[in-house]
Amino acid sequence: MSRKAAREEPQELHPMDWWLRSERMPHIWCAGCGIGPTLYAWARALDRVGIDKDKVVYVSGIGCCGRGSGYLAVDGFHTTHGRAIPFATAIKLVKPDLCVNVISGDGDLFSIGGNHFIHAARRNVDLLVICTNNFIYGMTGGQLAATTLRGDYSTTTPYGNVEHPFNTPHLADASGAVYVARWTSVHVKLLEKSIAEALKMKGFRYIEVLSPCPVNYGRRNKLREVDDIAKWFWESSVIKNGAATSEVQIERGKPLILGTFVKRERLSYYGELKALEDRVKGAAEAKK
Ligand SMILES: Cc1ncc(C[n+]2csc(CCOP(=O)(O)OP(=O)(O)O)c2C)c(N)n1
Ligand code: SF4
Repeated sequence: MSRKAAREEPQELHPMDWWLRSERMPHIWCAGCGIGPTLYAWARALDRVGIDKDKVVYVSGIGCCGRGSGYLAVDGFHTTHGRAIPFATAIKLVKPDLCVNVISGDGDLFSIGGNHFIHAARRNVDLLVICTNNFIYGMTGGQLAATTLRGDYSTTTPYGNVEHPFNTPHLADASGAVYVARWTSVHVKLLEKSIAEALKMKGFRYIEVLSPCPVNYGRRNKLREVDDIAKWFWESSVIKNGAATSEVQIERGKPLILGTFVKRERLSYYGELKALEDRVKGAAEAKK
């Protein structure tokens, strides 16, 4: 079915049917989960920028968010836990004309996969990385992650978490990312706009999306109702574009700082490799 036909039959089809593998529905996500709205914003941003669907690649690791790569009608790679970024790096280097996106969970990208994240940002690999940060390992039942807030309860911190979570925009910024933003899955229009902006840039672009997990995070943290986390996000968010990333750490009881924090220009890893290739070839020619 064409995109136009899909749009003209809203009663029967989801408005984003063009981007979905409808035959795989129903999806696995719980009511109130933030992963669906995040992917909706991503698909709308792809539409907005007008990227050819055949050029879009969606790489994910393992987890509830990781399942997304199987539901979207683009080339998808559901890779191993924590390793989405190395897979995506290889795809981008071998096929530089593709628009390579990594969309995965906080456990995947910052706990088991944290090392890959900082090095891809340092190298400025040409990827858009979106993290659905639900502060927990969702799929495996709610264990502590590197993003779990201090004092939070999880299956592995039954008396409260004593660790300090990563401030992921600051980590991305310090590692060299050229675009860094944070939104929530409730701020879906602003998220869409930010993703569209990031899609138009080159280099390592990072967007953190605070994402409700009512089932494995909310119910252990006095946010038991299906929309309690969404309400928390909506009521506590303050948009501060250009804020210093060192100032955007998330703490319970304090405002959640959202916005586009970093936009900078730096030659991408592929650009550096091409420039090196040209220099080596030039030197070889000069010797002849
Ligand atoms: C190497 C490896 N270790 C552990 C697991 C078990 N595992 C599957 S999903 C997951 C955590 C997922 O959490 P997150 O990445 O935050 O995604 P969410 O489910 O919250 O979307 C873990 C630990 C695994 N699949 N592979
Ligand atoms: S367990 Fe949490 S992250 Fe996983 S689908 Fe349910 S609400 Fe979403």
